[in-house]
Amino acid sequence: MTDLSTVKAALKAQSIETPSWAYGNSGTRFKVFAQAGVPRTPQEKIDDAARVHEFTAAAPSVALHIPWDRTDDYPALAAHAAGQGVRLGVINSNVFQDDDYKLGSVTHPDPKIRRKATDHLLECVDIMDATGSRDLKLWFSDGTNYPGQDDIADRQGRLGDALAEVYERLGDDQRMLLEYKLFEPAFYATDVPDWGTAYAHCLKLGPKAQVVVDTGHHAPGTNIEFIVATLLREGKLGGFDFNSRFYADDDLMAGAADPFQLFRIMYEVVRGGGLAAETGVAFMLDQCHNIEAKIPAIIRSVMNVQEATAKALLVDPVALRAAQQAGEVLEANAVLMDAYNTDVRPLLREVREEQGIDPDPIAAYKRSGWADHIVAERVGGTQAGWGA
Ligand code: PSV
Ligand code: MN
Ligand code: MN
Repeated sequence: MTDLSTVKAALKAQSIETPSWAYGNSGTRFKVFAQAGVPRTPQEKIDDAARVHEFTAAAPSVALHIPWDRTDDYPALAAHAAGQGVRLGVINSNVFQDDDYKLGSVTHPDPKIRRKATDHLLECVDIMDATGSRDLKLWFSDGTNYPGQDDIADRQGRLGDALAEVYERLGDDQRMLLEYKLFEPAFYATDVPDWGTAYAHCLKLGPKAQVVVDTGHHAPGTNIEFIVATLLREGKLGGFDFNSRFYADDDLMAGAADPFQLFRIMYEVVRGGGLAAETGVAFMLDQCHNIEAKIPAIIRSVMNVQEATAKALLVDPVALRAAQQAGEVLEANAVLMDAYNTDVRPLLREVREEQGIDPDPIAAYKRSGWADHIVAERVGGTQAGWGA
């Protein structure tokens, strides 16, 4: 039997970081549907992130994206966040939006372009020093569209050189999280397409380099929880970018498309001890909201991650191990399914009451009047950065 007080304690300790870019307008390749009241500045994105934390008590940090959140005073931005009851989290670099990066950034055949890209990554570490952020998240759009376009192996070498230079610049308590993605915008050979490539680079770099698993970045049918279990065993799971996908990198709300997959992932996290702060596994959201209201959608994602975590914590490890050892295939599967099929919403309501917040975060947000406030106050919201 699982001890409910331990489950509750683990749920109260879990933090889910929200991304600044999820609060701004974003769209598809075809259209951005602008919403009234979206943030115009990094400060306003932080204010919205603070509302998510206020109503969930589970989202105490917000990830920044440079240059979308560039400012000339990062300590002031950190102070603004603290004033709102949140802190600045991971710094996301951006070496994919300049014309210079048409053929790649750190893997570009031209050393001048590689220098520019690496300098941006180094600047992001300077920003981490100023914000007090622990992690630098690296996602590279680098790749090629056609066989023969560039030398695949040489590009790996260029990538390795840039990563090594940035790794050397990291402080003792700082980390780099290398994110992989199967395809898009490169359609033939992406330079960091999978966890194996990311893992190989991180292993070579050292303990401060870790792999980040974005749940939308795999081929359909990939067993993501297997990747999670493996990285965790190897001490190389830096964290997650949670989102849902039906087809490719859809960036929908976490837990919306396949809550069972999210549960299976969280089960491997729990099983591998990844909820413990010492492991450094960062739980982040990476999503874009094109048609739905942003703040309640982000609250929903936080709640979905919490529900998957609660179910994972309810798996009875003793019963599971006994069934596995006895070769009881159906029993073992039933132990997992019993936990998955448990309605954990009452438990999470209790957890929230014990934390002194409303048991229904979305209803509390709606009652708060924040949505009307931002529509009245903020005129001329900006795009998140995608397509900007
Ligand atoms: C692009 O696919 C992406 O969604 C990556 O997942 C990054 O984490 C995110 O953008 C922010 O750069
Ligand atoms: Mn991501
Ligand atoms: Mn993505």
